[in-house]
Amino acid sequence: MSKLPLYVFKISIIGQPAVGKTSLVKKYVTEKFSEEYKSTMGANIYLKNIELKGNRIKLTLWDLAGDDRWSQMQDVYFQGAQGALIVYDVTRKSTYNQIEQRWMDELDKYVKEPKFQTILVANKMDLPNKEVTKEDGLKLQKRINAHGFIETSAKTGDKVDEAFTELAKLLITKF
Ligand code: G3D
Ligand code: MG
Repeated sequence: MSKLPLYVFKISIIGQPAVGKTSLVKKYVTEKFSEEYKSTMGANIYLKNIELKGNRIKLTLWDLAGDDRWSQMQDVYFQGAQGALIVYDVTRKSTYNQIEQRWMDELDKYVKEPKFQTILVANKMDLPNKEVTKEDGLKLQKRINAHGFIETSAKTGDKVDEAFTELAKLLITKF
């Protein structure tokens, strides 16, 4: 048994349908559990144990199973969460716009944790037909006060670990 301190964090993955939320989580995790949540709550929960700066960290990653149940489960989805990855698809500007038009309101409404940490994730960087630039991403990060910004590809795996690790690092310094 390791004597290192153990942190347990809940991270919610948010963003429009098909931006790559599930792909990002699946690329990152080692183990999935609570399959039954899918039917009851509209979320899949994934688990990842990591070691960071001498700390053992258990991340529970909440991924929306579908958009249809969302209006019934916002409370549960954010309840007890310390952080979120806010994801858009660089090939669809509408998914970028929806972060301010939709997702920030959801966070304002349902997140009770004052130290809540967020990372803005620009996904599908491997694709050539981009509608959103890095500069757009950095501007949005500023406007929404996200604590980090990262460009990923869930397809190639580029920067996927870094997105989760960056959030985990923020969480151990804040909680
Ligand atoms: P969601 O969970 O946000 O709804 P998914 O999104 O993870 O289900 O991904 C939606 C589609 O985008 C999937 O395509 C998936 O393979 C693709 N995708 C996700 N991330 C990336 C990426 O970084 N690059 C590329 N090129 N594609 C990505 P399908 O065709 O399986 O529906
Ligand atoms: Mg999904």
